[in-house]
Amino acid sequence: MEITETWLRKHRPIYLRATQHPFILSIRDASLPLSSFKRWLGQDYIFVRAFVPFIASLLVKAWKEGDDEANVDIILSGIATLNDEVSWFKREASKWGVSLDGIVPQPANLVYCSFLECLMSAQVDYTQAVTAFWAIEAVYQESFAHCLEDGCKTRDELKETCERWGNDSFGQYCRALQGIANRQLEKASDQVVAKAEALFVRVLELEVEFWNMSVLGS
Ligand code: HMH
Repeated sequence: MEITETWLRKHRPIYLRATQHPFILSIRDASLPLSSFKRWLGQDYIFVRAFVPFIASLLVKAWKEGDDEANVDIILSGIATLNDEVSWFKREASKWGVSLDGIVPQPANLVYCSFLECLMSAQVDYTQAVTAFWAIEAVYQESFAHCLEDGCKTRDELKETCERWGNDSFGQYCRALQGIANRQLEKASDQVVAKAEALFVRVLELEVEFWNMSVLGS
């Protein structure tokens, strides 16, 4: 079995807390207050801006590692997606009357953004960084894909958001990242694998905190 698959089984409870969070469940049953959605939108914009330099650093690590061109291209496509995402956030925010200028990052967001900054350091190798990247993208993919399942009551105004991360091609992209992570982990030392596993779990915790913040506004 692939390494990331063993982790998904071993850490299933926290994985489910991240991907089936009350924030997501309340999109599914249309009970999410729109104020919570708007809060998430503003906070996630700040997160995405911090995500840009992280992915850029990951691309550099992939290149230095001499990873296959095909893998570098997958990360490059992630950068292109993020570029679209930044524009989308701006459009979406103006649609909802959310001003992106004056947003104060909340504590959970600051903690997550400083985690991203740590991942950029040279101490974190390509294997660890790409594993964390996969986990960050996969949580959003799985979470928002849930909101598009048959029988969900997801409001029309929120469907575009859910499709952004929940669509099949984003799913394929996440599986491609998972493949890169698995191939790197296969040839890594036990020590690096252990560090990557700890990062995986940390991402899940940070995602739970991020959703909590969006629901509760803490
Ligand atoms: C908090 N996690 C968070 N925001 C995002 N936009 C993603 C993951 C995926 O891009």
